[in-house]
Amino acid sequence: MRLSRYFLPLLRDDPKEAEILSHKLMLRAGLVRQSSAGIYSWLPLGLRVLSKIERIVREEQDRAGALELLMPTIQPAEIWRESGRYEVYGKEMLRIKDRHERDILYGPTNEELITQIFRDSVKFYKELTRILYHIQWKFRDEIRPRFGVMRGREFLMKDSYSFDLTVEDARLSYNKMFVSYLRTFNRMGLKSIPMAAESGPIGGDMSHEFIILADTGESEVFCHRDLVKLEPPGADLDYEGDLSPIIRAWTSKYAATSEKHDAARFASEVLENHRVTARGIEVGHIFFFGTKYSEPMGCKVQGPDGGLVTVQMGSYGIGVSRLVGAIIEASHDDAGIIWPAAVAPFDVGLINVKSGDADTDKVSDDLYAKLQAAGLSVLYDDRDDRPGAKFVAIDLIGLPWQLIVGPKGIKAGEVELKERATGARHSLSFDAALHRLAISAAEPGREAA
Ligand code: 5CA
Repeated sequence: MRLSRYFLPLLRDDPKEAEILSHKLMLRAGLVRQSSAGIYSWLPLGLRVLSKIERIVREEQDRAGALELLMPTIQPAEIWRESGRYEVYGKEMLRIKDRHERDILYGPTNEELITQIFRDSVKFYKELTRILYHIQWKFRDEIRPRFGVMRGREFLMKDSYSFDLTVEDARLSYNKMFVSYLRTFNRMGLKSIPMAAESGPIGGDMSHEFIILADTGESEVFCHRDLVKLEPPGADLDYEGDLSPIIRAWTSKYAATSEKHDAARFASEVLENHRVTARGIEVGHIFFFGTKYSEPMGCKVQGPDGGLVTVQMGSYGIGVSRLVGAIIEASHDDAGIIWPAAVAPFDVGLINVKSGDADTDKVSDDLYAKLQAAGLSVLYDDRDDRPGAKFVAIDLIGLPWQLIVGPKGIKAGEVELKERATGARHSLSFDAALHRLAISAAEPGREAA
């Protein structure tokens, strides 16, 4: 993409409405614009990141055996009356009347709708287990939307729902999602820690939040230091195999959010120098709630002995749009964002230091074509601007690699390759630079791991 033809409105100064770094950087780097409180438009660069995150989430859900569908954002009030949640959900739910005075709502979550779909479609126990998911916008009229996309009113969520015949089977579904979340966040360059959590308005008695440690996180969390170092499962994971050793490794040591925290237990179970008390960002939340929705909504299947059995359910959320902010909180420096390669909006920023100069134009155009032919996505700064401004802009938007083409280098047959994360710079021949970047394109983690 040539920057001269792109839409990348950068801001030089920190916008005053932004409190935390990720929000400031998302506005400054032209990723989003606020439309009204807690509601954002995604500009082209931000949308590329959001799509990459979605893709990783989708790949890991599919790998775990979940099936994608798409439910609408607008739901009828009746199904929420059936579950008993219409009244209790409170002011966070955006309630609307259509032209026929019927009560509809903008979905804050989808337990009711998916239960209705499943109830009306599945009649026999042999059609279980099923895990269904979608990636869809939600609306919650949060009392205090803040921190940009981290606590929005409209936000993108991946929500999965599991349907099982027995509690034991439902626990296996829960475990599959648990393990797939460890992999999902890891692929985005994030270290997530599952923590025992309250289930709130979703309900149920087993629940884990997946937390990214960050000073600006909204939750206070407590855990054993070993969990911070624990390695998530690799790509060879067999979801049909026994996942219990992985679950045990991640749940046998103390980890709790503030609502579930038990100070006496923390003190007795964890040695003082192993105690981590920190702030964190909740990027995922999983729930087992058994028959909380299937019972009142009559979601039953014929069991093996012919009798009707109420289905056991769980739900599993990931904050897809929140993740964009969380990744920036975890990966930035004074100059701007540092995207992990797997979610970077482009792989390479190509900088023509002297646009309009016949030699730098020729070499830059040529490298631009060759990089794309090698399968890399490139943002090519071909604008007529000061080199200093170009360097500031490319650092701010945080692409993993910068390839800098200047008149002096060209005379020596060289370009400069800069790695954004480390700041390391290397002068290389044109071919060597291309070769180095082509290797990075093939590195694991960039595509489906
Ligand atoms: N139905 C369940 C699971 S599918 C559910 O709604 N869970 S939740 O309420 O915990 O939300 C799932 C995830 O969405 C959270 O872990 C969080 O990452 C994200 N999320 C929740 N509220 C917001 C918000 N206001 N802004 C941005 N992301 C949010």
